[in-house]
Amino acid sequence: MIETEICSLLGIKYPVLQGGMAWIADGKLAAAVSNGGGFGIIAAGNAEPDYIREQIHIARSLTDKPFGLNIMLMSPHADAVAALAAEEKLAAVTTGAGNPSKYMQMWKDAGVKVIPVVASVAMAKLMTRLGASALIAEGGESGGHVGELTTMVLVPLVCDATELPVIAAGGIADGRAVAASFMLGACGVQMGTRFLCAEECSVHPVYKEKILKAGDLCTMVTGKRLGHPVRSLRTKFPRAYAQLEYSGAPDEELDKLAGGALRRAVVEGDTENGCFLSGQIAARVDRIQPAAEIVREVIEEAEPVLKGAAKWVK
Ligand code: TUI
Repeated sequence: MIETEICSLLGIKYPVLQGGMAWIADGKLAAAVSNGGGFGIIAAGNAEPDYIREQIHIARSLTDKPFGLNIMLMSPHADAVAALAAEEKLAAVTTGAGNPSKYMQMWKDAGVKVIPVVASVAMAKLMTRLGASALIAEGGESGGHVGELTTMVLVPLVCDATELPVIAAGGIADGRAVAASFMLGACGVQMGTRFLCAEECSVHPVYKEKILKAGDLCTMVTGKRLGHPVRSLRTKFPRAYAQLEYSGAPDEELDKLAGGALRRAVVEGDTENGCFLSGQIAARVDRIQPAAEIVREVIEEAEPVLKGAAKWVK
């Protein structure tokens, strides 16, 4: 049994959060994770508020356990989705890809716990000062929009910069990585890539197949030149994008190429023009299984690893 501050903070059995994967993490997946004792999260991505509201209601119809909403701060709908989270009085919001300062008071007034993803010590300190309930320290091993630092470096730095509970993310898909996260000072984990292969995850079967087959060098980062680096599987699309990026193509051409690429991967399984966001840890994801089993398995695996760590101390 592993029980931490994150369990009492969020009212969950296991300190495992499901990452807010744009286009992927819907009400059905979030409810399955929450029903399994973890913390399910609906991803707002770039979606319209009406779609998000619908997903919140779907999740509520499937679980009576708490779940959250991830707000992607670069979305053109971020303001409206932020207001929706307060209106719906969600248990918690997580934020990504930016600075959520301007929404924090509104969420706190509505009783919504705020758990921002931070990719730097400065952001960790700012979010602590503004009243976040916990922080997610996400290393650049993760899929999607990535920061500069690795999980191994970022998590201890963030833990030392805050009194808040810290959740580790990026490169975590099994019990060993959960145990390692605790060793780094975290008291919870967030996983995205592993939940892509949950039975209840509705991505196209081709997407799941690609994650299952991925090896150690199967991801790459594109988009650094435009200032939003993104990690995805090394398929035709990101390779072509990288070539254009380094050959000096205009920003507008790159933006045009990227538009819709994630949707093409998630909805159509389009291996030619889709962008399959994935963390490096896809190399260790090799089974499709129920979300609840994933949550329980990683914690059950972590227990003997943590207990066994004492063997090194003489
Ligand atoms: O947000 C993510 N991952 C994402 S967002 C996303 S949406 C998308 N992206 C590309 C194509 C299609 C859809 C996909 N993946 N992770 C959380 C995260 N946040 N990682 C890094 C950060 C971050 C970076 C800078 C957080 C704060 C920050 O602050 C900058 C500032 O404003 O000072």
